[in-house]
Amino acid sequence: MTESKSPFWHVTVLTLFPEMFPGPLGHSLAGKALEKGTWTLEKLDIRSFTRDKHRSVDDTPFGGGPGMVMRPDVLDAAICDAKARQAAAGLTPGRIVYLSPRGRVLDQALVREIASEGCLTLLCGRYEGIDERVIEEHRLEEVSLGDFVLSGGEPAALCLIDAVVRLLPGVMGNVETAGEESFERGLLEYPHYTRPPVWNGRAVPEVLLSGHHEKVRAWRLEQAEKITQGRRPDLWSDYLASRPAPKVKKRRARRASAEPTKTTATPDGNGGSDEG
Ligand code: 4GY
Repeated sequence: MTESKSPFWHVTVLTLFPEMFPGPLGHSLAGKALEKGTWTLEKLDIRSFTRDKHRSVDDTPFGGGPGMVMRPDVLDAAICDAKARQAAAGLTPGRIVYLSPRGRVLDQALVREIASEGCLTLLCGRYEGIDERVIEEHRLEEVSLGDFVLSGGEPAALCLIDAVVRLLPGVMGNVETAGEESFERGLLEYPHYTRPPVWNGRAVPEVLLSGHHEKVRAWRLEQAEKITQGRRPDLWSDYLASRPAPKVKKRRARRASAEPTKTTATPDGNGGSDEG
C-alpha cells in the first residue's frame, strides 16, 4: 500500500530574500524533517509582485522622515497569492505573522499554539517597515522575538520556524526531550554534565553519578528552580502562581498558636529562604 502522508505543518514565507530560506533549517533535525515532508516551506519573493518597470517594493514615508516603507499594494498582492496557494493545496489558511519588535513577544506557549495550527504565513519586513494599512487589511499578527532591532524579519522568521519544527511529531530524536525540558514547566534548564567525571579539577555533582533516579530528579528540579529564581524573577513568579497550593499540614488545634509559623506560603516549602 502506498501512503502519501500529508505534512504536519506548512509555512509560507514572504520575503525580499528568498535565498535566505531554508538556510540553517535545511540542516540537522529540521532539515531531515523537511526532506521527509514533516513540514513544508513555500518562499514567495515579494519583489515578484511588483508591476512597475523598476520593480520597486518601497517608497518614501508620507510625513517625511528617514528610510523607506514597503508599499501596501505590493505586499497585498503577495499576501493574496500566499492565501490562494494555500487554499489550492487544500490547506486551511492560518494566521499571518509580521515579525516586528512592536509585536507580542514570542514564548513557548505561542510556539506550541502555532505548531498545532497546521499552516502559517510569515511576512518579513525590511527598511523602516511596512505600510500600516496592510496590517489592518489582512489582520496581520505582529510577533516579536524580543526588545532588539534586526535589519530585517528573516532571521526572526528562521528562529520562529525552528522553534515550531522541533515540536512536530517525530522531529526530535528523543521524543520525550521536547516535552520534558524545564521550559515546558515554566523553568529554566538545570545544569547538564557529561564525561569526563572530573575535568580541569571540576567534578560532576555526585548525585548525578549515584544512580538514584528519584534523587537526580529532585536535584534537577531544585537547580532549575534556583536558577530561574535568580535569573528570571518574571518566570519565577509565574511558576509559583501556576503551581498547586502546597498542602498545609493540619496541626492539632491547640498547638496552632503555640509557635510563630516559620514558613510563608511558598510552594517550594523552604519558606522562601534563599540560599546561595
Ligand atoms: N525584534 N522580533 C524583529 C525585528 C526587523 C524593519 C520591521 C524582532 O521580530 N522581528 O527586529 N524585525 C524589522 C526590520 C522592518 C522589522
